[in-house]
Amino acid sequence: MSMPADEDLPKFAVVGRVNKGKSSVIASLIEDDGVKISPRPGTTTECVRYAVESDDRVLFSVIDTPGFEDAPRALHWIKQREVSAADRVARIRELLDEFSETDELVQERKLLKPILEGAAILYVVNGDEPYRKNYETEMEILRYTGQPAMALINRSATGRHVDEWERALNQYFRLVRTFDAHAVSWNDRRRLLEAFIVLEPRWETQLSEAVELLDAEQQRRLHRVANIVSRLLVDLLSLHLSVLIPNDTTLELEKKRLERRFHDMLREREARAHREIAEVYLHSLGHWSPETEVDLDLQGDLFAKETWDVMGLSPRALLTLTTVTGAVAGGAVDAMTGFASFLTGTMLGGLGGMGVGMYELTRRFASASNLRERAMDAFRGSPDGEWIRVGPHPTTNFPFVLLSRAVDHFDRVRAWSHAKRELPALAQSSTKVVDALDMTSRRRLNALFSTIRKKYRDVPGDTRRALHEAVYDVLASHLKANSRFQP
Ligand SMILES: Nc1nc2c(ncn2[C@@H]2O[C@H](COP(=O)(O)OP(=O)(O)OP(=O)(O)O)[C@@H](O)[C@H]2O)c(=O)[nH]1
Ligand SMILES: [Mg+2]
Repeated sequence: MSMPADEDLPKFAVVGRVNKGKSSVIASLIEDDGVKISPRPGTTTECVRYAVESDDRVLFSVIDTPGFEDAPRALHWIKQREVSAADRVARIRELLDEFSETDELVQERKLLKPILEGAAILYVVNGDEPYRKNYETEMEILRYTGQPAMALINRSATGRHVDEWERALNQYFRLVRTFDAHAVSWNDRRRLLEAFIVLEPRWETQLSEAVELLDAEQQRRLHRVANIVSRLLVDLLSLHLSVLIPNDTTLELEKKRLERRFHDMLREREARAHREIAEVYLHSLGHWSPETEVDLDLQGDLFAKETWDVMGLSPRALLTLTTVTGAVAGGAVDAMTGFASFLTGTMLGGLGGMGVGMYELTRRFASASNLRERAMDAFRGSPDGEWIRVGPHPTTNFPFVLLSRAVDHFDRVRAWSHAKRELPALAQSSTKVVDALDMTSRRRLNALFSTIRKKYRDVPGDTRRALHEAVYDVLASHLKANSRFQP
């Protein structure tokens, strides 16, 4: 493939007054949380070029620039010397030369340079602040460059002044668009790329390719997340621990200790998977400084009652699920086969048939028990102690809670702008994903979860693959149902 010469590559200089969100627009557009952003004006002091690549080929680049500081003075200088509109670009070049050895108009010279070298203009304003006439000097200078120019009204969702900005900007720019660097969906980014094509049709080939790439990347990410989530489910549904307790140790204490370790391991593994999901969306969590550690733990503890109330299947859904696959109690027993019985006789006696079923379907914690019978055979020859064991986690709701939390996290990560430090709170509408599943999907998942529990020592490849597909379907239909996240 022939490489276009560098000057033919699409490039966009993101310009505007200091502290209006130029760097934030770039970070959110190209998904780079390494871009320097701060509430302090004058954060960006040099031009920084960010290349968007595919297979080591640059498709386009965006250039972060220092903000306008003294546009009136620059405009005055140009106007004093201009002869006609045709001379304006020449005058700007002269301005760059004239002050090159000085410390005057430093920012203006830096930001104008890439534009004179052929970059299209992306002018960023803050729609949260009123329009002022004094912006006209900088817009005038940008117009003098004769380069294709588009204005972006940032913070448009909360911006109270978007309308007046639009009225003013429409007079200076070929295109005016609204944007929100803090709440950018994939669709917003796609729309902006498409606007770039309108702005400079000469760059259509590379920019269309960038749009296609973005689409393909979305699909790839969905598969990767499905992979992470299905591996998490297999991992957490098959986890089990056993230890040999010396005869002189208090058994009950050791059981409690083992249970604690078991549940902590489940928590840690879930957190790790959630970090991996963030990484799929290019949130490299190490970027942020340690004192502002990103809080991924917005969901509360995995085993908290509130978590299960919100995230799990409702008791009703659980009952129908198990009634369809067998008797209520049968479903619970089915879930228990393959590992040590965790129900003591007293517990069974204390609860009636239906009660036992419900109890087992919704129980949040797994209990440690003595290893007996078949399993015990394997450990014969250790007469000085007793083997205890915990796991796999027995209850029907557990994997549904995990799945629900994973999808909730997935939603947050996708809505998480790279210009922002904090993971956003979840929009109400996308909770309760497992309750939105139809009966067939729930049964399909539940059957796979049961198989994993039964074959926890060596979960078959076809079960893993089937679960990957089932999880992919859950994610895909969830995306479809929440179409505001979609194109
Ligand atoms: N709420 C909100 N804040 C934003 C948004 N975009 C930028 N900001 C904030 O505005 C401040 C300035 O953002 P920057 O991206 O550093 O602005 P800049 O124009 O690059 O600033 P300089 O490099 O100093 O010229 C930061 O505190 C950002 O977090 C947005 O869409 N919403
Ligand atoms: Mg900046």
